[in-house]
Amino acid sequence: MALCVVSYEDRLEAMDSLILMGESLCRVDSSVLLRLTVPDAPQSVLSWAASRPQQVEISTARPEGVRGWDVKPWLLLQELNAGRHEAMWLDDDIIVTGPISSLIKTFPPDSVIVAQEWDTLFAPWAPPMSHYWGMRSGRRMPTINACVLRVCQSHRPLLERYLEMTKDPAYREVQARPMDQRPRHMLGDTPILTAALESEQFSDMPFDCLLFGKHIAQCAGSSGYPPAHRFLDLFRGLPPLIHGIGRKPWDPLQASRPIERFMLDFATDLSPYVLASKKVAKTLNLNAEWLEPRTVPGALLRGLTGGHPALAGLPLAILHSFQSRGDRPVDKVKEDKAASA
Ligand SMILES: [Mn+2]
Repeated sequence: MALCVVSYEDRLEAMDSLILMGESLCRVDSSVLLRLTVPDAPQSVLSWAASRPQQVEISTARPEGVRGWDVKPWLLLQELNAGRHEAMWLDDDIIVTGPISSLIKTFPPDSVIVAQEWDTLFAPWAPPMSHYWGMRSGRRMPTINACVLRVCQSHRPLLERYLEMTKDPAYREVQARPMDQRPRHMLGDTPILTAALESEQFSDMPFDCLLFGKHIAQCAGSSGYPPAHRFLDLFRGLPPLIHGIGRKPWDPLQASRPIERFMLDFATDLSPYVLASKKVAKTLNLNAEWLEPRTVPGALLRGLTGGHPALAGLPLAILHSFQSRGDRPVDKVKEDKAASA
């Protein structure tokens, strides 16, 4: 049976990324059914979905009582309520380069599957979070990223609790604030899921992580896809999932100093997520400004490497790894984490 993958988008500026995720997924994995919920779907999204009638279903219905990323447990419950054995959420700022249905089959069938977070090498364990929600802690959780979330029928109580937490008035109030003003346990929906899985109630529920590096490149600026992984991937191929976390390449830059602006533009030019997106876009004749180089050195490195998602940014990743070695200010980690979604 096809693996049902769900995703959602309600930001007009992110519609190209939704198309690119869907196209990349369908192209490498014929064993998935992609069910998209896009309340304000523009014609471009509707036309693309219509071009993949065997694999893509699109709904423009607006989910009731949930917004933004909080739609995740709601959509997954819908699929389980409809009788599906399993369902999987996928963020739409991801490019898929390998069949994920077969990758998922390598994990135990009754495990919740999420992804390791980009800073898992520096901070393998998440701070305790369940007590913030009045729940007793039952186990220690690693740092995870809920950009991928595979669940099955036995996980319904977890999803119901997760959904209930997204409706908590205090959480909703915090979500209206800018990222840098949110407490860590309420940065977004990943800490909620972490708190629920950590709690005594769900501490027996098995979970597994897609591995940082082997299964997923977590592209947070120049970190999140370290030089060693990039080298290895030249031989073993790109990881099946390339996730563009942090600042989105289609969002306007906030930097005020010219050098800061240049460095951010340069890093964006070489972002594995942007480069992988560009390759998919080319086959669709999809033109978007955010895929184009913004700096001369960025354009040069793209040209020299054929725009290879791992290789083009390798020099910058090496520089970054030396620069950040042994010097990771807590605030920076918090700030980068805040930008992850
Ligand atoms: Mn994401």
